[in-house]
Amino acid sequence: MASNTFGQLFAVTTFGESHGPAIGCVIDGCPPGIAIGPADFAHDLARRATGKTRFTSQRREADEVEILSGVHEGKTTGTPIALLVRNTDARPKDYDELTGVFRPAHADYTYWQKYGIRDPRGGGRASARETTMRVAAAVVAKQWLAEKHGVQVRGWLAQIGDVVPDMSSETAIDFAVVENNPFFWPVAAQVAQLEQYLDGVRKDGDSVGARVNVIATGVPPGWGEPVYGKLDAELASALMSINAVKGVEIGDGFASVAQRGSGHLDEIRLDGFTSNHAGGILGGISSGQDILASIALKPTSSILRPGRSVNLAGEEVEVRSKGRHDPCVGVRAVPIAEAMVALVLMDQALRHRAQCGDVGEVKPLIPGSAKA
Ligand code: EPS
Repeated sequence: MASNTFGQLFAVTTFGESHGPAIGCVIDGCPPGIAIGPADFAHDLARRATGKTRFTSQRREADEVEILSGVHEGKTTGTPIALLVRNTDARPKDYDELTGVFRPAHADYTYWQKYGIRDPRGGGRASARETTMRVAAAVVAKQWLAEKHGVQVRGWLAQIGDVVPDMSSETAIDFAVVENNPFFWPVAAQVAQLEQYLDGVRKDGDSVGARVNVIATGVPPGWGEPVYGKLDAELASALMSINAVKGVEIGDGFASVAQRGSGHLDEIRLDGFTSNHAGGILGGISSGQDILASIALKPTSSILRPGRSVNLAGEEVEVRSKGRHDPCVGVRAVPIAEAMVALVLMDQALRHRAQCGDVGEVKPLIPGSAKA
């Protein structure tokens, strides 16, 4: 299968299926000298994992990262980094009855049409299980971005169904709150309401969509390659490659449609930009402002309610999902979206350094913009 590699200079190839023996990735092009060990993966992998609360799939994977190559005495060596995560709680039998049918709203039908063969166990390669390795690879990227440039990439849930964060008494996103509830939700006072809401969705045998926002702070001006490697274009592509993502916005995104130029103008003053409608990217290149991205995730396609479809014999059938599924895939997408943003930024940073490393600091440098 082609297109399993992502990035040019920090190139990540993932492999594996949801109910196969293992999933993994190879990172090629990683700079040497980054301090990394198996324990460094635990935090972000746990944030993404299933089975941690009743609001996610109840599959309980160990999600332990084995470093097979590319790291010696706790430091990256510049050679390919191979990471492996064994599937410890696969239950392919759940899918025996579904082998000959195309689950509606899944990749079953399209994989079948494309390849004429498919792994029916869970989503196979199309399963969100694969995103484990994106998050693992991004742990290395996040580490380098933070160390070399002070870049932080963080996400939060910005909507579940029709519930939005009530920011009326907040001035900014408080990441201590985001990290302290099962929904990555920025308003602690609404968590009980969300629990009730998602319990209701689950009891209905249904699922619900979500919006995830990501902010990257500390990105210096200059990252992004016009015209076909624009930073926003690569972010959109990377974020859209996450399972269930149906929309991507950068900055004001689709709200820009209803704006006037005068309202969207991010004016430049010597002491900073006056606003950030652009989401930190101008002409496909980072401006030094915060990078703002937002994604829309469809409701989980595997629901307990029956859905109509067809089978391999060409008959119309009713399909009922078994397996262990998330009432809202958007919740676990927060660390995945952060990961894709970090991977794009790492790759673009290395590409910027390769071509423009000799340019040095260019004046005027607007405050808030770290030196590239
Ligand atoms: C997924 C379906 C479920 C989830 C899985 C993603 O798996 P299963 O087919 O085993 O019931 O549990 O998520 C993970 C295992 C994971 O690690 O993210 C899907 O169809 O995308």
